[in-house]
Amino acid sequence: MNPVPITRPIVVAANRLPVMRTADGWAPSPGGLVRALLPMLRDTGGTWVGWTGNPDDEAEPFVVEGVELHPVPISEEEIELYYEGFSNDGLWPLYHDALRESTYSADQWDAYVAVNERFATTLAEIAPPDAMVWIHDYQLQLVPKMLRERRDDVTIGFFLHIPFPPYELFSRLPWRTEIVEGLLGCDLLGFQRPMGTSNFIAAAQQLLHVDAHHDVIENADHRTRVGAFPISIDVDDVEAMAAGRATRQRMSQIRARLGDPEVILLGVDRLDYTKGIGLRLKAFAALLESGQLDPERHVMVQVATPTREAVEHYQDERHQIERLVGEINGRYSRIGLPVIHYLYQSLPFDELIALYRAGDVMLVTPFRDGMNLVAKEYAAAHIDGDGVLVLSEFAGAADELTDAVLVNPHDDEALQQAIMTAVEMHRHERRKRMEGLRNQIRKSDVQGWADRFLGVMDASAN
Ligand code: GDG
Repeated sequence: MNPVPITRPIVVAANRLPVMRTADGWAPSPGGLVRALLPMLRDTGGTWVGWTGNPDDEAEPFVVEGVELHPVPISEEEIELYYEGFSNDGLWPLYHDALRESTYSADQWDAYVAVNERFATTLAEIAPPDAMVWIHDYQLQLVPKMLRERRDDVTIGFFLHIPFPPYELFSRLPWRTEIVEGLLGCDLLGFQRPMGTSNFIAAAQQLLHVDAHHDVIENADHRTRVGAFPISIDVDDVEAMAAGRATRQRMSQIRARLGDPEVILLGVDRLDYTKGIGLRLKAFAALLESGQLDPERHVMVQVATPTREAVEHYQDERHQIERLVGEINGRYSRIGLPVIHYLYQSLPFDELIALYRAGDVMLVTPFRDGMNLVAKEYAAAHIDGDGVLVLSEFAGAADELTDAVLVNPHDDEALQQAIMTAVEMHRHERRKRMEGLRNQIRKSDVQGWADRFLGVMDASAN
């Protein structure tokens, strides 16, 4: 795919800077998004604005891989209120329709406004004339309007990585109007799925009585183009890693360590209550109980990467999952051969790729997920053309990956059936479906996604 040549300077804003601390200083964080955006920023003389991850870090701007990184300080109290509170304990469950008693607080909202103001002020100070400013995700939804008020020469794009909920849910938020107004400060507003776009248009119509024609919303004098831009992965990179000799060796080693079972079922998720890990474990247990799965032939590996450990709902979720793993292993394991291998760890990416290759059935069963890159990585890693993906209809990836075994994870019987369909699938059918998945993923990688977003943004300047 030929990248659209963007010549205007690009400034990216995200809650976190795309770096992590290593023994030798800062290094780019892993992940396709960072790998796709950093070279673009370098080539256009761009900048990335975000938090270093350390409280009260007043660090001066610094350069990593030729890209200037501009830290925005966030205090200890703001981390609690803006980040863990409003963003991760308020917006995250609401946007993933994880209904629970509301705990919205004005203190959290005030901190959210204050941090968003700080981002907008920083962007207004540093964005070169006529720059393209690309803002990412739910922590920064007020920044587009705040930035537009300070700088009307820049083009503003925003991409939401998580779902945008239906109005009936969104309207629970006391500051729903402010959020919609904030986002309408954009020239281009991108969502993962067409459903996110239509949900947002409905919210803007209800709350602000805006005019919406196809993909353009008019509010006062400003026009915002809206649309779906499904994110992807660095397909070449995953394929190359999967093809390496070290990965093949590691894959065989993993299979042997697991006792050479007939079928390895695999789950890889951040340990988040939206990912449906518990229901997946229960479905696995029910199939062992009914004898449809056999601990001597079927083994599960669940990687649950630590995340947001300071938020209580995440601690509760971890306890529940670990209790379930303990119960299931207690009942069905044999000495030296657990039926579930559970890793509460962040693994190196090459180890993850070896696990993807070893996994015969990949279980991706979130209740709601913006996209889910694990599903795409699994298919890209299966260069052998085999393997089955069980995928929740509620993941954005389900729009594209229609050759997966699609399932409603809220329906426990359907989930058990989907697992059995995958486990028993005939080789010919497995290969046909995997070919379909891999063809689909090759059509659009993360570079293509970024090029497309920036291309449309360039053309959407008001
Ligand atoms: C948000 C949205 C959307 C996981 N464990 C390890 C590890 N990972 C990597 C995976 C994958 C990424 O983390 C997870 O991405 P997901 O897309 O599955 O989920 P979120 O973190 O919730 O991401 C989501 C995404 O943003 C992008 O827009 O798709 O819907 O929720 O790349 O490989 N990586 C390593 N070790 C691990 O243990 N190295």
